[in-house]
Amino acid sequence: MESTIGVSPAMGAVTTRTVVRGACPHDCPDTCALLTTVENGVAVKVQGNPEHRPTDGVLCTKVSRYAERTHHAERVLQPMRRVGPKGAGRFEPVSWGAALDDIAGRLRAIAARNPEAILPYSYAGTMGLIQGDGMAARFFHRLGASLLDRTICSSAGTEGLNQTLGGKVGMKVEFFRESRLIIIWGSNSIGSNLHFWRIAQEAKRNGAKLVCIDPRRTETAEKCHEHVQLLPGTDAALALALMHELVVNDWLDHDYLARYTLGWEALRERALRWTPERAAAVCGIPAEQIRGLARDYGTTQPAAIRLNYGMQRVRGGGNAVRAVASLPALTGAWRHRAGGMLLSSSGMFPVNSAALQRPDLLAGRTPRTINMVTIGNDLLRDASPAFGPRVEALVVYNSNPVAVAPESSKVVAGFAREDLFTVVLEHFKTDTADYADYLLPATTQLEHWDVHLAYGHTDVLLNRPAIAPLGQAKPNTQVFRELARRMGFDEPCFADDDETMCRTAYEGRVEFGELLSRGFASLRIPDAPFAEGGFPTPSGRCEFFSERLARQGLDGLPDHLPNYEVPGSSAAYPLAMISPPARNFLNSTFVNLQSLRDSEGEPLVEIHAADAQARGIADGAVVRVFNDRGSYLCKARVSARARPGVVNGLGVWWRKFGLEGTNVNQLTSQQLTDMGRGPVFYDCLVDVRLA
Ligand SMILES: Nc1nc2c(c(=O)[nH]1)N[C@H]1C(S)=C(S)[C@@H](COP(=O)(O)OP(=O)(O)OC[C@H]3O[C@@H](n4cnc5c(=O)[nH]c(N)nc54)[C@H](O)[C@@H]3O)O[C@H]1N2
Ligand SMILES: Nc1nc2c(c(=O)[nH]1)N[C@H]1C(S)=C(S)[C@@H](COP(=O)(O)OP(=O)(O)OC[C@H]3O[C@@H](n4cnc5c(=O)[nH]c(N)nc54)[C@H](O)[C@@H]3O)O[C@H]1N2
Ligand code: SF4
Ligand SMILES: [Mo]
Repeated sequence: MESTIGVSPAMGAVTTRTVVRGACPHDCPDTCALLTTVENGVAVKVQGNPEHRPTDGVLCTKVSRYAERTHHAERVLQPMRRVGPKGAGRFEPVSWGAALDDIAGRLRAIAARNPEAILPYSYAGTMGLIQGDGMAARFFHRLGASLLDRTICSSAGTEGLNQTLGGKVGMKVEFFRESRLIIIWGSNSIGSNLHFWRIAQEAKRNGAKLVCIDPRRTETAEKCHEHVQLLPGTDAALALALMHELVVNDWLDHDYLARYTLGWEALRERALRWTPERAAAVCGIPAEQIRGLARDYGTTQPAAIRLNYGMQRVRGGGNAVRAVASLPALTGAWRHRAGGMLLSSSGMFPVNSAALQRPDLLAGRTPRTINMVTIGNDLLRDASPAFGPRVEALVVYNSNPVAVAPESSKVVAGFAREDLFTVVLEHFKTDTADYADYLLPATTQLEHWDVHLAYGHTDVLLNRPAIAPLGQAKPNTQVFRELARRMGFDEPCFADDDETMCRTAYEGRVEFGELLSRGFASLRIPDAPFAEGGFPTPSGRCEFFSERLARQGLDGLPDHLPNYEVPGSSAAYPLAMISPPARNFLNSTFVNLQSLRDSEGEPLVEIHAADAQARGIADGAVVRVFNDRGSYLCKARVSARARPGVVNGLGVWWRKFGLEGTNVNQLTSQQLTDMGRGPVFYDCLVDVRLA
């Protein structure tokens, strides 16, 4: 807390007003610095910190409502025990003591047979390093529970970057303002990376050209100079054809290629097989557009690519990221601080993960790993030598799997198992909370300590609690501390308080005093980190060819891998469906805020006029979207945002707000990406008919 202003009683009921520095907890590249105004213990306003350059005093609409979310009438504020059938969301209040005693007892009994029958399930409901997987990781490591492969968002792209650049590294976001050409690739920046968009706008005003590569005509695509509206899952083909053109026109930086890359000859040969005509047929766009884009990219310096995860949620997602991440090395774009590419900057943060998460508490045990993407299948699996024990207990925090995981019918069937013991730590009665045996009230970002990294800039942020926990809510850390004590885990690390853990996160690497006083601290990173190579790969070069992949028996070079469900390949399901995030929600968070729900409207599928007409579908009609995995009833929006052959099922709505109690994940599949074992949400064929 910093400024406490005594306000005279004459002015009204406000007697104290404080402004507290914090950090936005959400899974968003921007990681904004927050200023929360608190009056008499109530958070009344959350604003962007003007001193923090990336935030620049501006928040997105969603998080401007964070005080409303925190003080929401439907917050879960006391521990609850299920009384109705699973999924009904009927609970009775119970004391913390009774809830934690019973949970610890149940977990102890299961662990006595086999701790791997217990599974944590969490993702980035908060990106905080402490309330995320700090104390929770210590707890589950000490317990010897199954490990969770946290793949649901970015792991294909992560692996693609690892193989090519050596990690989640890239341009410093602030230098995009000096770029002459910006390619926004697989990203709806206005909706999901607002602060980058503001920088791109500055570049545009300075004369830069903006190009957007996206199957959907998003708000962002509309405002760029050019929109390349390719079919989903065809980005690698496009990138290879761009390379083709760079080669045949000799728009190459031969010196950069010779000094700082690996495998150029082999990549060159592969690229020469990808004529613009061949790629155009795969991508569903004109060959001339590919030639034009290649000319722009090959002849403009500095040129920058802002890639986002939207393009890697398909079978070939890892390869596609490898192909795109190779491009800047062909033209030597990395030589300029305003050139190169950025998908994620999170690999540049020197987090003391081992000290926070304490994998040493496994003490030599190597529990099995369960992929969060296939939770639907895995909850339904019996014990077997290959799989291990049946999952008997699930502890969910920072995630809403019933809404966000693919192939919901399986996920729901798994959560509905009578013999599954489910504990959910939450702010609200989400779709997942409805299946809990115990629903435990968690604090929000305004009520707890945390420390953050970012994936869209390079500042560390500290979050101080602005208000006391509401009702009986407890930070995730505190719940795991108290469970640890009941389980008899007496290692000193289970007594660390949250502030101590915040110090541990960057101990010896980032000045904690600076975090305490300013709320943020910038990492010291060179302006053009790869101007002279120095990539964090084994060779130190940009690895077009990856020995590591080749050794695994995989293709050492990036290639186009067609989708599992190739658009146009199925007579039964002629439409490809993507389901990108909604602007007014953050994945499935904020769906229960009336004001944001009103802005978003209702669950809908965008369909092109030609596809709608062929099916007799008028704008606003109720339609059934379906495939072999399931069906989803929603409204149709006949819209130029959809290209022919592709429908857009927006947002991750809570199932309970759907016309039939389902959402778009009723249709998505549990297949995995080529690398990183990630989900393929946007690799999905469907048909649509009038309901
Ligand atoms: N408002 C808002 N902001 C968010 C989120 C949110 O839900 N709402 N989600 C957050 C999360 S979890 C993440 S991971 C980040 C990043 O989130 P992303 O999922 O990358 O989100 P978007 O920036 O919307 O980018 C997705 C874009 O990719 C497009 N797309 C789909 N398939 C393809 C394809 O095959 N190729 C190409 N080129 N494009 C494709 C979609 O149409 C969409 O416009 O954003 C975060 N920010
Ligand atoms: N069809 C389709 N499905 C998708 C996507 C898509 O584009 N299309 N996007 C995917 C992506 S990129 C992602 S990242 C995943 C995201 O999936 P999730 O990580 O599950 O994200 P959310 O839906 O935001 O749910 C997070 C939950 O955590 C809770 N929470 C927040 N802070 C705290 C806290 O401090 N303590 C506790 N206990 N709880 C907290 C919130 O209330 C919220 O209910 O969804 C994926 N699912
Ligand atoms: S969701 Fe993103 S843009 Fe919105 S406040 Fe948080 S970090 Fe900033
Ligand atoms: Mo994500």
